[in-house]
Amino acid sequence: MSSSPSMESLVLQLHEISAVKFGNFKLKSGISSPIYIDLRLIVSYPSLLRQISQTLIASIPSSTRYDIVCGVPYTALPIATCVSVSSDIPMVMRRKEIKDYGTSKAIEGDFQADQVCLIIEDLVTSGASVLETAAPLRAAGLKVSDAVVLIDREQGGRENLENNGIRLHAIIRLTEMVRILKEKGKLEEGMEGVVLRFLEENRKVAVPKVEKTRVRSLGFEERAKLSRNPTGKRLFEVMVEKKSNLCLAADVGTAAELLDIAEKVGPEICLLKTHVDILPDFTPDFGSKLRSIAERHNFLIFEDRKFADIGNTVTMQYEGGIFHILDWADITNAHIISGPGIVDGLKLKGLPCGRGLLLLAEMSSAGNLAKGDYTAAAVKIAEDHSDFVIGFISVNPASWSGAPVNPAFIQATPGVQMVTGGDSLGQQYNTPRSVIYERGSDIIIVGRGIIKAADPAEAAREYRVQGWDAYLAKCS
Ligand code: 5BU
Repeated sequence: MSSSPSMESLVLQLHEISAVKFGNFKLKSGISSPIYIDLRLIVSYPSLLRQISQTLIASIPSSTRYDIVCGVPYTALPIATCVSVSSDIPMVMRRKEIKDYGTSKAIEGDFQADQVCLIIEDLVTSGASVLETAAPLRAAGLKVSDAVVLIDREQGGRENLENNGIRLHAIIRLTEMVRILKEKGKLEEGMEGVVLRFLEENRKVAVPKVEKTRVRSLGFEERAKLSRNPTGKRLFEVMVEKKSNLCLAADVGTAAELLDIAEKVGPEICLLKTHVDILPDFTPDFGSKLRSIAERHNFLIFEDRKFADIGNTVTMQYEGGIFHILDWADITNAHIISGPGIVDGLKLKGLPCGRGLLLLAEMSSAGNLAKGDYTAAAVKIAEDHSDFVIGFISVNPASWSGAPVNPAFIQATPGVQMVTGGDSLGQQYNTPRSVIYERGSDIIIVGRGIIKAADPAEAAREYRVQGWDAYLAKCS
């Protein structure tokens, strides 16, 4: 296989400046390597730096879309800067010294959630450095799906990155580099064989495990700014204003009781969840009565309608019928069983009114089918409609595989009581701390734990304090 003249020239220049050396080197990992690559030197050679950045840009397939670039600190920072300047694409910088990314300052620069960021790297071995940079970018709401690298050491980086949703575009593979240097007479006799054998024996370098608990969560104030939906933004703001991530599931017997409990528990909650179709005394003025209580106590209203039909039908169910949900519920929710058309249908009516939608990504009841690929499909649909979808009904979002979920999305979890357990019909309960701190949710949805308590207002206060403390612990 022959290489292009520009690639050969690059390899020869890297060898010339001793950025690539052969011998016996002790690597950081402790193993001895016959090849050592140090690309920090390239900043001293402007024309080589220019050549590298231009080759990097040219190597990205035209089908790859990106809005901004980010270099992996530190060696790739000057390369990314050159790419940014010469192709007029904005850049962001990741702060290396911040170990956790609890503040927006982990990423410097102006950007918007949902923009696509291309990662630029000088050398990939296991892919760990690229992943360390991708994590805070994703936590800040950016999408990361591609990384471009000058040299791929072919030691498992490509596969490790692929497993984390990142495609690797490499300009030079190490074996190819060695072959070029051999052909050009730059290697001592036998060195090619030594290097190739070393690579063969060290094909798979594992990515060191990133400790999940060390990752500080972004605060609700920051996340409010990332939400693209006015109701999603408002919900985050109410949570901060009231120090409450408690949603009351107001499953009482009558509309009169519901309005009564809303009044009593109102000061403690950020959200009140209804099942309006269980109220025998529902009247058309129910919505306006509930809204006036919600305004007084500063909470939002969530009708847990669980729409599940085709797009055209749900538009009618949402605004029409007896309940006119669209008129009074800030938020409703939907199954994704019927496909993304259901979101298109609800959005058609809801978005012009500033409403928001939660998608059912998981359920709390035993034996339910919302898991794995189904949950992943809900996330994909949400991403495609992040102007209307504000988040998910979930049970254990911390366990979801794949890329971290955009922090603009709110996670709300039912099946919460002070002690774990369940009811006789399949409901399963986790504690507020477990739901928020361990399972990575944002809002606890509590029904019978409050409604059936001797003093619902007092019980709600207790749930609010526990839920909020768990949130604070997660952010600290
Ligand atoms: P509970 O009394 O705290 O068990 O009430 C839970 C509420 O959350 C109730 O209104 C359910 O309809 C709702 N819920 C749930 O329990 N599990 C789910 O997966 C979903 C909703 Br979605």
